[in-house]
Amino acid sequence: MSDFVKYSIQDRVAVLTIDNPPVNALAQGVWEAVDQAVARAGADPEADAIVLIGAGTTFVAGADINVFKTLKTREQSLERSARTHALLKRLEDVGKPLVAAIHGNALGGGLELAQACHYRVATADAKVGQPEVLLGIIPGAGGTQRLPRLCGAELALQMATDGKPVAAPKAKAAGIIDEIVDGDLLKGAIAFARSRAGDHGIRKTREVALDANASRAGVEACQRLRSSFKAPKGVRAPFAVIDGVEAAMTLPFEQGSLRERELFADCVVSTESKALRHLFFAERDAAKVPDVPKDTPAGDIKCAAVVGAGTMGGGIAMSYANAGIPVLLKEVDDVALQRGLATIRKNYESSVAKGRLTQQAYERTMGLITPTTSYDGFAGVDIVVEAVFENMDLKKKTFAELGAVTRPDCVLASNTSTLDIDEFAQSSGRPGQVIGHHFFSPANIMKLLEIVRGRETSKSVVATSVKLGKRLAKVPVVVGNCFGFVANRMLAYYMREAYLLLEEGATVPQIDRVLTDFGLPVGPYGMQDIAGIDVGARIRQYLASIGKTRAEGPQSEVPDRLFEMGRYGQKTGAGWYKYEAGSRERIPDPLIDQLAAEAAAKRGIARRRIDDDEILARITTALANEGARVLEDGYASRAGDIDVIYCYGFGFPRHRGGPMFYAETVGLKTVLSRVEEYRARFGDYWEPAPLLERMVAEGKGFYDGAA
Ligand code: T1G
Repeated sequence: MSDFVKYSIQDRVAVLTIDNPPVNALAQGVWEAVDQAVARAGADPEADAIVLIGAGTTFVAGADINVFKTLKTREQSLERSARTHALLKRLEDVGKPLVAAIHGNALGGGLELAQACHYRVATADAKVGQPEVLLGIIPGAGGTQRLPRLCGAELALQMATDGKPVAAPKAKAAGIIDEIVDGDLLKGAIAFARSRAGDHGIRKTREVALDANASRAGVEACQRLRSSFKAPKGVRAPFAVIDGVEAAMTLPFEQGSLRERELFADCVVSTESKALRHLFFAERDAAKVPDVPKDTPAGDIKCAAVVGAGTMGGGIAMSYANAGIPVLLKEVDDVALQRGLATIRKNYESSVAKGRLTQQAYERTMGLITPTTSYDGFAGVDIVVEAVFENMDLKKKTFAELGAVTRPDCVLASNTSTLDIDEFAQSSGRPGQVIGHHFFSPANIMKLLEIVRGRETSKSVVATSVKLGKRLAKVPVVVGNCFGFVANRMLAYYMREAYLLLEEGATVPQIDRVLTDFGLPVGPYGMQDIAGIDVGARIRQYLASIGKTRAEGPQSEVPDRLFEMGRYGQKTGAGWYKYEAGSRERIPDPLIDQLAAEAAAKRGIARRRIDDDEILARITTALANEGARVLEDGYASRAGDIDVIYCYGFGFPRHRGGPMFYAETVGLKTVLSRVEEYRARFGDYWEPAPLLERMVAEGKGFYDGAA
């Protein structure tokens, strides 16, 4: 008997415990071990019934995602799924009641395994789900056929197209779970299994017949969802789910299962799935900092303080309060403080109004935010996040004050998005405690936390920050301290190309459409109108004052002309687009084309018609080339970190895997030849990153451990 499944007999019930830490993933050998154990129990005269349970904190979190890398062709996938389907039928055909006992998570193949059992019992806090679509695949172990037979097409469609887990009580109400067990799960499951022992205890999900009304309603639900489901261009998996469930409504189980296998095979070899699986692991790897060992002491943050109650400071304070951490919110005076508090209240009240937050929860969370205009109480906090105006002198003054009013072991974090951490860290008198915590706007919503490590930041402060990032429900990524860190450093090249393409003849709506068609939620110009054209202009002014620019190459004058005109974007009713009062609808403005033509004339540029492909190629190539430079300079540990930053920070389409992964799908050879082509056409500022040249020369990629 394999170690993956422990076998015991308790009260004439065979207890099969799946044990593959940390999440009992159905890796190679685990499926087979379950198969053998169930067969053994079926033949065991000592057992009248069988319970399948997970060791540790969870039932089964699905198939082992690593396995899919081995499926290079549809045929390989079809062969593998056929084996899994046959295995699940064998489980279903064991001649004794088979009960799945669920705690923690039953996700993907884990829930499908449970669906092939005759009964499912669970603890009240357990969760069940079909998250495969988040990996660009579909339930491939019978879930599109068995789940609708248990809970109907509507819920099955919802679960398998949004990928969100469902709590056990709701799953019970829907017919997925048969009983909620209070107290000891195993004891309850054994009692349940014994109560089903005997002839009439077997209930095969695949034999649940759907009556004509249910099938018709199911087909209509599929058609409705197919026509209404919103997904970025190039995303296929949710629609494959709908096709699979529709097959369950219209075909006998065997044919429906074959249809599922075919749909799964199409998905698993797709770039969409490879990209999403890459991000699954990249997100988890991003929290592992190469030179900060797992056992590095990480402080526990019990209370915090935020300095500055502006848009970012207010959102950061909300993130702490939402995580249940009491937070002081300091402003220079009461007027500014009340303004900040009013914005926070407005945000919470809109969540209450949308039913996303109860009034009680709002009051409780708001109660965790203590407004102040002094440093009283700062001596007792574990971390301070500074979110004052982006000005070096002000940062230095603030960190000097913080160094004086906080405990020596207090973490001193800055939300700066561009300024040199090392420069103002000195002012605190303890640069080892200083670190960048770069939140993205709106800070209470955006999941990315760019953690910027200074020259003297201690490993323990890095470890504390990563742990805290997860606690704030953020995706923490640790980067080095260069100008713009990773996110904004690369963004400068993205924007440079957007500006130059405009001067050369493309239009603002065209450029934005190309990027939104590619899958971004908003294009570069729409994004700037949200973030504020003034923010970028002030950074350019600061850089000019220290003799720097954000990106090599020609600097377009158009954004600065808009700034001089007071056109900051949505907040001033006009920016790259015009906006009607109270509306966020983007209205193209011919003035922009006029400004672009004037700028082009000044630079002696002959304007031309630019096609969509060139726009996408230049912008994504600029990102990848600068990303390669960031890796080479050591400001990011892995290409995957950059992908996570762009997907969570700027909404880079996840089904493209991030800018570095996308470059790999385009082909690094093609990316390099594009850089060289642009260099010849536009100038030496298009210099290929040495790492990119080396990768191409050596036939390597960003992910094979080379970078
Ligand atoms: N396969 C391989 N490794 C997995 C895994 C999986 N399914 N799930 C988790 N891990 C690893 C993860 O990489 C990390 O490793 C460690 O476990 C802890 O995870 C046939 C085709 C269960 C909610 O999509 O959502 O079934 O970084 O850090 O925050 O139809 O893990 O420590 O080395 O995320 O407590 C469907 C994926 C698969 C669920 C726990 N299942 N997992 O979250 O821990 S496809 C999923 C999760 C499938 C069938 C199809 C979460 C979790 P390391 P963690 P966590």
